[in-house]
Amino acid sequence: MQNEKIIVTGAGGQIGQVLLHALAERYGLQAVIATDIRPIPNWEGRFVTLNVLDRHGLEKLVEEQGTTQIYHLAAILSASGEKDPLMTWQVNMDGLLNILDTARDKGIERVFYPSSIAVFGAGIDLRQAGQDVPLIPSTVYGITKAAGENWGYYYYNRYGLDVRSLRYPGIIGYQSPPGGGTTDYAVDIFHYAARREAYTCFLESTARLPMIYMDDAIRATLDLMAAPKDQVRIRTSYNLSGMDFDPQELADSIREFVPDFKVNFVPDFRQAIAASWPQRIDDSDARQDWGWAPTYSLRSMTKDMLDHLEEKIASGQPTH
Ligand code: AKB
Repeated sequence: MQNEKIIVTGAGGQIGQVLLHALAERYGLQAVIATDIRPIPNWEGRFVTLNVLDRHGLEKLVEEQGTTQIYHLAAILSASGEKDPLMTWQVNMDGLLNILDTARDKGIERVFYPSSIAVFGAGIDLRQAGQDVPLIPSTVYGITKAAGENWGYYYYNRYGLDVRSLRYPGIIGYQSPPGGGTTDYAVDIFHYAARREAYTCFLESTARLPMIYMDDAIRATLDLMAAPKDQVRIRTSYNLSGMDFDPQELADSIREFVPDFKVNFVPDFRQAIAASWPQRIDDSDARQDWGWAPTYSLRSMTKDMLDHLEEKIASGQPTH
């Protein structure tokens, strides 16, 4: 995997901002090209303004750079997506098809496509979603992710394009703000706790969802992309999970370190989205096929989040 040239789309998003640094550490700063529609904070490497709907701009960049891999992160998430379903369809689907066509036509070796627990919905046992259950999503974001998984499968089978994908649960990290998702509460709550302010949660106290700590999510992504081709058996998208909890359990976990922390529950439209998603997902295929294993528990994640955010606050850095 030497001499990689890696383009990351949507690199200014929650995952992108962290993934960029992990890729730079693994492959060298020169190997990584961040793209987004706006500049990215704290990124020393190469940045190119790119809208994923601009097929010509994408092709030109891929060609000029001798690109070998694309991590296609640009997308509108579950809560924001409901505000304009057709635009979400356009950005998420046309963006993906531009990436897949360009990757096929320009000989890209590997494409990463993030899917989500939002692909699950009606018709399954939400207490634990298996790998191969029917996908009947409740949000337009979920519809685009389920369709996108199938497009990846199609390009792999029809054109031999090496597309790899994970169904991310909610991702929790101190490094970057989440943007427009239903699981965002699980990041926001830490910022309030670190500032010793009360938090108003937009989900019900019992809304259990699968989650993962950012470090684990990044490691899973890099491990999947580095796995030998014959170990990547699932070509739609792998279930992935680190832990699961509800907002009350998260608040209780935070109270171990911030005893006076107060949380109110004022559910909004995002509660219905959360209620349509599974409470847990079974990621045993990822464990078996390419050795996935999370390292963070609810407690160790809580401690790490608070430690980092409190350190940022003490040194006067913005915590978003
Ligand atoms: C969202 O809440 O929309 C995302 C996701 C689970 O895909 N974090």
